[in-house]
Amino acid sequence: MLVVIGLYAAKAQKVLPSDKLATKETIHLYNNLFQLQHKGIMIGHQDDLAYGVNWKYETGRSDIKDVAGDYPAIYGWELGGLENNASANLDGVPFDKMQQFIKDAYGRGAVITISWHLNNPLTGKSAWDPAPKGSVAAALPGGSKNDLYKSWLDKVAIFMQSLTTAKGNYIPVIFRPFHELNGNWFWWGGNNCTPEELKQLYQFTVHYLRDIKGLHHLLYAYNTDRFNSKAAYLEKYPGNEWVDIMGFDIYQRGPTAAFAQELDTTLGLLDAIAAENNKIPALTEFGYNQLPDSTWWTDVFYKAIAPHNLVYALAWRNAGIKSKDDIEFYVPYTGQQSAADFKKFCDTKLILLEKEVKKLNLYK
Ligand code: BMA
Repeated sequence: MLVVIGLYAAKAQKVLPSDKLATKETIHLYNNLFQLQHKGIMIGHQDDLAYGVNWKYETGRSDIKDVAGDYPAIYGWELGGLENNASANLDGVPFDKMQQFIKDAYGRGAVITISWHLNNPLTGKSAWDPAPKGSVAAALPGGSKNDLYKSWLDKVAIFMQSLTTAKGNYIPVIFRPFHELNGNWFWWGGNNCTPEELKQLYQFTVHYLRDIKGLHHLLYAYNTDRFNSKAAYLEKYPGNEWVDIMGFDIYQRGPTAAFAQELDTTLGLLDAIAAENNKIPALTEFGYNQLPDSTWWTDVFYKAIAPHNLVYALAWRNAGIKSKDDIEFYVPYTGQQSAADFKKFCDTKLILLEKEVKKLNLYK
């Protein structure tokens, strides 16, 4: 009996986000996501409401809904381009449409996460411009581009503040800046800066948005690419007072057996790291481009994720045909060979789509 009470008490215990002034809705979301561990995994999708394979901006449409009968439980959106006052992001999604999609999804009880492929502040080129080293140092206080970087954060703050509920409260957002930070492809990643520089950039960014701009509806996701040890994962970790969610991104690009094994092993490492730091584990991006395996969802993906603690898995965008030789999609569309299996995957008790999370009342 005592044990039962003890377990119940442990589960009901409130966990708090890193922001001591987080809004009520943000605290509820954080706590509810924390408690979701072992009970459900929310399936998400980048740009889900904006376009899919062979369609763009059709009101109410979603490739996930077309195939599985319901919207994703978590929506990914992307701010790249906002820093340059563009009206649409780097993938062509207009920011005003994005704001409305976010409000609509919140209204239906779903969760929002936002990434930012921001340009290299030193060279003015894209996020994928790692040269020259020193870009991170330039963005830091005392660096030649700190004022520029702060002006970009001001624009991010304005966007985040535009996300309000019908009652005028802010919509909580899981912000995941500097994603895939252990890879060499982004200017903030891998060898392009020292671990100390990245930690400082992360801390400065949170400090500026939270303490200077006064945003208290953000949860911060620390986000590497694939990794193979706790030490590697934590090499650039800015510290528990700056982070709420711990995640990584992974894509299948080779043989299935090796991928399944790697996903399972890496999620196991993440379980342990997140538990030790009292953070929420998540698969912040995943995908198998073009889904050439008709039973991938139940045979491979479900089996790999089901034993773990992650609370959400975000599939990357269904860009569709980008050029003659470049097609990109990570969830099936009607008629795609893995569509029936995806529905079967979504119908399991563990996997959650939007209607199921609405019942969980994540913001209350
Ligand atoms: C990449 C691809 C690109 C896209 C970028 C930022 O993985 O999907 O087409 O521009 O993400 O969203």
